[in-house]
Amino acid sequence: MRARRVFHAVDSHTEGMPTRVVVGGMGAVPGETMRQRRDTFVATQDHLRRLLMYEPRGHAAMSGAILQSPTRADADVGVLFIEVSGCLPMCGHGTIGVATVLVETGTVAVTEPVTTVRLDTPAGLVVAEVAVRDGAATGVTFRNVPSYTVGLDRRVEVPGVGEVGYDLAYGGNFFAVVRAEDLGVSLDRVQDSGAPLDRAQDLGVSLDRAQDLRAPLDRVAAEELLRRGLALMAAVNAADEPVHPEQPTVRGCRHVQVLAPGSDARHTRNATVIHPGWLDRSPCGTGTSARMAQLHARGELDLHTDIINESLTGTRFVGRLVERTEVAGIPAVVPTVTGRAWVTGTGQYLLDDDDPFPEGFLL
Ligand code: PYC
Repeated sequence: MRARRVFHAVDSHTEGMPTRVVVGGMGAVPGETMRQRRDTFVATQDHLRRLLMYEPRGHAAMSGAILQSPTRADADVGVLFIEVSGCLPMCGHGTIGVATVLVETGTVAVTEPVTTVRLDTPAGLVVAEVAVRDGAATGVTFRNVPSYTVGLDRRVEVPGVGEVGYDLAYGGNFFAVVRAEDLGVSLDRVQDSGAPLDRAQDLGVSLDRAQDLRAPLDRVAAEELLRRGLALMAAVNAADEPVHPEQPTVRGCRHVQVLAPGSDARHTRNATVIHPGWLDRSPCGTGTSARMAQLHARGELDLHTDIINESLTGTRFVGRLVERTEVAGIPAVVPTVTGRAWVTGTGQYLLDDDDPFPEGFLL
């Protein structure tokens, strides 16, 4: 077994969505702040993100986090969030995964019933409260970065779809929030995790877990959802690319939150379309935050009121707004998001000198 590089990771999933937490092998990424380190990583080490996220070590919907020493005295750990689409300023399901891994591996001092973990992220300080019972992390609530609405009732021409109305909000990433009927898609027929089942059924194979799946996959519906979501994303960026007023390198809409019919300020069901073409398996933490900022701007969600945000796989986050604030003079809110994560494995990911795919690949 030969290896030019070896990465140590603890794999987890947050309400269905993977977070590969890279705990060793990356070395220190230079920079005085996590924002600078994100820029440096993107400029000089993005091939390592592709190696760890793309096939054959990852897959087309892979996501992860790279642990670093913190750059600020009030944080325990520095985090770079990586996924197939790039290096994110902030990731909600990733935060829940990282906090769970830190507790369950004993990397931070663990206290019961609650352990507080302070993460230094490129988007700012994110504080996670981990509920711990008998050494196990049973739930995580994180206080996200200030979230705000960029615009309500915007309209844009989407090629192949027509004119589409949407709201644009920031919750650690920019989200176009659109109703499924406005995008001309149905979420009820989509169940991304059903793909292997459908194929197995085609082959006449019986899978016991089939009974657990909540709905059959309609691959055509999933592909149409992705196609239309990505077309809206491109149209939004072409019309008026959003830029964070305090962080100019945080720019562009790479996430579209499609709301199922009946979604409201108490209970939302969503499918999150992510660049370059995959669906979030979790309810999406930064998306839940953007959704709450949007509902608050519409006068539909007050502070200290719970909202359930449900994913395509039927898993849930609970969101709550806890404070009003501002971002460069723009009215903003501080969200908390609660969800659960489970450790799924530990691994060493190697790169052999002869490997024909030193940066992985995506089909
Ligand atoms: O949970 O914030 C999130 C997220 C972003 C992209 C995928 N998940």
